[in-house]
Amino acid sequence: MTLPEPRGGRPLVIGVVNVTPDSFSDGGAWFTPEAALAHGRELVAQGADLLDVGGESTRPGAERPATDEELRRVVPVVEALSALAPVSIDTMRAEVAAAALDAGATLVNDVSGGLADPDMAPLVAERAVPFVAMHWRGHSRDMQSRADYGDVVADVARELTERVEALTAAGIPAADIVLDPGLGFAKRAEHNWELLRRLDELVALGHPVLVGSSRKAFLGLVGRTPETVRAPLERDVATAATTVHVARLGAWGVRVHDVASTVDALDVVEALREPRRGMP
Ligand code: PMM
Repeated sequence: MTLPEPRGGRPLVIGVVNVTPDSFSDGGAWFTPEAALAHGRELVAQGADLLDVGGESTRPGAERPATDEELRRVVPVVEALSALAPVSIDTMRAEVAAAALDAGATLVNDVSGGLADPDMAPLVAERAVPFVAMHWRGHSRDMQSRADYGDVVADVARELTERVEALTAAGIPAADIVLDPGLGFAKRAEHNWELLRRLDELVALGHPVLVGSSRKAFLGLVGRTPETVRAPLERDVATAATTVHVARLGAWGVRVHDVASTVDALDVVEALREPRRGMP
């Protein structure tokens, strides 16, 4: 499948369907196939262009599920949701990606950018599907100890470029590779802000750029003290503000939990782009 294209410069809205008991913002909410299917249907009705199905929580400190368990979580959901919308599979395991592609997924979203499983890049090359390579420095259990950067944007750009080189060497066409700065993955709040501020430098690498800021901890803290931090479900307005920003800097897509507020925010960006009537 070819990479979905944003229409009129408007980023694609990728709705999150986490089939996990423990994701930080919606863990447990859509854990049964029926609940996940109902949620996916709602996200499509709200305007999601794609649905991203994942069966492994990557919140800081999380332990990994066994492969069998991850397969059990995602395959029935991918199968059901692919009838409604294009589905991406959020996994670091080639075996899970293969089963999800067989079940109807058309894009692979790997938060490790192919680093966690040496079989991932060859599989994606063979299946000829688009691949999201996120910036990653290690599994969630201890990733925050790797949040060590000189210039975070330059370091992330360099490490993503190295990923592109390895992935294209494995046979994935460069045009099929989407890059993602990996907000919150081995990053402290100041790193996430700097990556958002200078997202144009990542867009300049020449690949579509996906941004996943939705409900992340740094948005809970902004303007607050540790005592008054926003809970994950209270972060959708802050998420929408980042969506407006990255849309203006040329993001290809945004991965979000709340599709309705994201679509509203993007409608505003689009309205502001229209030329002023009556003006020279
Ligand atoms: N974040 C999470 C999971 N998958 N995939 C991409 N490409 N980018 C992200 O930022 C990203 C991701 C963690 O968030 P969740 O637990 O709410 O799904």
